[in-house]
Amino acid sequence: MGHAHSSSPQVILVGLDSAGKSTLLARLLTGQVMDTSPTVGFNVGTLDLDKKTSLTVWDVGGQKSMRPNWRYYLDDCKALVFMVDSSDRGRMPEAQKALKKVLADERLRGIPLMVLANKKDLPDSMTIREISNQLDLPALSERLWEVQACSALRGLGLQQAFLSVHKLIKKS
Ligand code: G3D
Repeated sequence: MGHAHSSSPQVILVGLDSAGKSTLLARLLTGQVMDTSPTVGFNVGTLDLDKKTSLTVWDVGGQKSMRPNWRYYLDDCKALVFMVDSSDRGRMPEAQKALKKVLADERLRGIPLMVLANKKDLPDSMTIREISNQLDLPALSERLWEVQACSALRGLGLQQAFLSVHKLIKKS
């Protein structure tokens, strides 16, 4: 895996471990869900979302939040997708901190944010409003943002989410 080709607009997908990023990537790659595990999963990966857009993925939070190769991707980043496990209330403060840290990067100034509220298929998952508040999204200024519920496992809400990402890119 090399770094991003400079002419392709980047969509960057980040989130805490176990948010569901590998599951999403596997679904995008094959149209169906494959088994994922932390070791064989796509800890970092890049794929072409369509002819014009590529998607780069990595874990944030904990020790992994300062990967030296980030800068290659951040330079061309047109939208940030942040994935959360909407059934895991306990890790929302950690997710909020990780998101804040990513958004603090100068190179991401003003770029739109799509929050994927994943695992909506699970009972008692958080509402979009709850997730917005937990992530402190209403406090964001000078940045378009949106929250989309989805299930990477079941393939629900994903098409809508990436359509919205394209719209946000156009608007910004
Ligand atoms: P990560 O790549 O962000 O670390 P993974 O996360 O894709 O490895 O997913 C972590 C776990 O959450 C996996 O379960 C995966 O199957 C599950 N998961 C991902 N998306 C969904 C979803 O939409 N709904 C539900 N119910 N589960 C999901 P395991 O058991 O393999 O750890």
